[in-house]
Amino acid sequence: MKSGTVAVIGRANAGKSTLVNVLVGEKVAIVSPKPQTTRDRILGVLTREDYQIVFADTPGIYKSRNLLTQDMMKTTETTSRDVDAILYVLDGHAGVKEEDAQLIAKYAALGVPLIVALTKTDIMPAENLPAEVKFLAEAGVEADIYPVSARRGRGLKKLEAGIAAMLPEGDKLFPEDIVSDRSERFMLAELMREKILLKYDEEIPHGVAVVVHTFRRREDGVYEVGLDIVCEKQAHKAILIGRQGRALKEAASFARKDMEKFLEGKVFLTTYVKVREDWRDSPRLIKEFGYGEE
Ligand SMILES: Nc1nc2c(ncn2[C@@H]2O[C@H](COP(=O)(O)OP(=O)(O)O)[C@@H](O)[C@H]2O)c(=O)[nH]1
Ligand SMILES: [Mg+2]
Repeated sequence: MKSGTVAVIGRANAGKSTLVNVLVGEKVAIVSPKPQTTRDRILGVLTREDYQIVFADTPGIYKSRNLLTQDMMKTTETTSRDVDAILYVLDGHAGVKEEDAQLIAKYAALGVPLIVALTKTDIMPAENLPAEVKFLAEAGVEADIYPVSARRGRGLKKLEAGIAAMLPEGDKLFPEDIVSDRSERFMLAELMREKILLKYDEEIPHGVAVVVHTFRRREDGVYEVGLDIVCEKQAHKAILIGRQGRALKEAASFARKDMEKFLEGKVFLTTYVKVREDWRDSPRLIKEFGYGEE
C-alpha cells in the first residue's frame, strides 16, 4: 500500500479545487471564477485498493494585500513544506509564463517529488499544448507534465497514476469512507460563500465571511441552518441584500439547493447580514470566523 499527502499548489484560479474535487469524486472544496475562493487548507481523500492519496488543496499563490490573504499565502507555504509530494497546477487556458517556471523551480527545490498538471485543456487550442510543454522544458522544468481537463474528465487516470507513483509505502492515513477532513458546518458555510462569489462583483465576496450559528436536525428530519454573512461595510450590506432582499434571497436559494444535496435532506435556511469593519485585518475576527492558520 502506498499512501501520503500531496500539496496542491498553483496560482489563484488555476483550477486546483476543481481538480481535487474530480479526483476525489466528491465536492470537498468550493469553486468559482474569482480568485480568493479557497481560504483554508482542505484535505480531500482518494482511496483505492493499493493506494490512498490525501490531497491538501491550498488557497494558492498570492500577492498579499491584507492579513487574510497573508494568512492564506502562509497556509500554502506551510502546507507545501509538510507533504510527501507536490502537484503543481497550471492553467493551460491562461497560458504558461516565465513566472510559472520560477514558481515550479521554487517548490521543486523543497525536496519532495513534484509533478505538473496543465489543466483546462478543454478551453485551450490543442496546437498550443506542445509549445507550452516545450516552453517549460526550456525554462528548466524537469517535472513530468500531465495535460488534463477537470471539466471534461480528460487525462485524470494518467495523472492519478502519476501521483500514486510518487507516494511512499505506508498505511492509510484516513478510513476509506472519509473524503474530507472538514466538518459539515464548514461545508455549509462554504456553499453559501460559493454562491456569493458567483453572484456579486469581486469586492463584495472577498470581504465576506460566512459563519454557521445554527445547525440542527428537527424531529421531522428537516435541517435548520442559520448563517451569519459578515461583510466589511454598510454599503456592501445593502448590495448583498439587494432591493427588497431579492439578491440575497436568490443566492441563498442556490446555496440551499446545494446544501440539500450535500446533507441528503430538506434544509430550512436563514441568513442574517452583519457588518464588521475591516475584519480581514483583525487576527481575532479572522480566527473567530474560522479562517487562516490553525
Ligand atoms: N473550462 C474549464 N474550466 C475549469 C477547469 N478547471 C477549473 N475551471 C474553472 O476555473 C475557475 C477556477 O477554478 P478553481 O478550481 O476555483 O481554481 P483554484 O483557485 O485554483 O482553486 C472556475 O471558474 C472553474 O470552473 C477545466 O478543466 N476546464
Ligand atoms: Mg481553490
